[in-house]
Amino acid sequence: MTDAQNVHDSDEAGFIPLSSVRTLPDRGDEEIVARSRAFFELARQRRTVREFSTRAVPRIVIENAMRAAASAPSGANQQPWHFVAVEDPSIKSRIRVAAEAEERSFYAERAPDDWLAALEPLGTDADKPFLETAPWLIAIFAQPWGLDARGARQKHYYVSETVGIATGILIAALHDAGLVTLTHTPSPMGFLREILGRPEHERAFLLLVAGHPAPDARVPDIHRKDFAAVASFR
Ligand code: IYR
Repeated sequence: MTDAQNVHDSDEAGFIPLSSVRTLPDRGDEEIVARSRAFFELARQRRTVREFSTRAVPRIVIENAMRAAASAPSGANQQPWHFVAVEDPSIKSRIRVAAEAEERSFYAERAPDDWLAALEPLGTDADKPFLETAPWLIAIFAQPWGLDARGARQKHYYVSETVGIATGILIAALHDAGLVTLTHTPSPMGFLREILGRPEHERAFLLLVAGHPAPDARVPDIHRKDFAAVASFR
């Protein structure tokens, strides 16, 4: 028993006081407003970066971010995810070779013209040097089903929503720590399961590249939609 919540006694219904696991103070509206603004100011400065520095990032930073991601809400609390953090240059190199092979066939053959047109402002192509330059790659796997205590197959619910939420927390945690990330989705991603030796019931969900930006990193001159177009109050 290592989790804080496990040291508290459950009542007969299996419930414990929220205050035994959430020790944050009550806050007045003024502080809540200020904190919401501060988080927005942080979030708005996040940009997807494709030019990484080779500067190392301590392993504990990646571990803490993965722990934060693994605290995400999940369908039926099934936590249908597995995160593999890769720093080994030989594994990163194998991932790059496999990803670039998929991307070459995507850009040259498989991608329809309208998809290529949508990607044009981002300036992406089949070359993925960041898969070796960046100090960390985090492969995120989703588990459409798992094994219960008796070894029987247990279907997992809302897997994409759940793993998407966890990935969002992972990205926010790394951004908050001062790193930049790239959400990379080579398609198909089957090679990740093989290279990383993950079991058959897992499917690669996303490959997150994490590190410091290159000193002269540039990003595409693209803009977020107006707030009124993406949100409304009723
Ligand atoms: N997976 C390709 C293509 C690509 C697709 C989308 I949607 C992007 O937002 C960016 C790239 C690649 O990584 O280049």
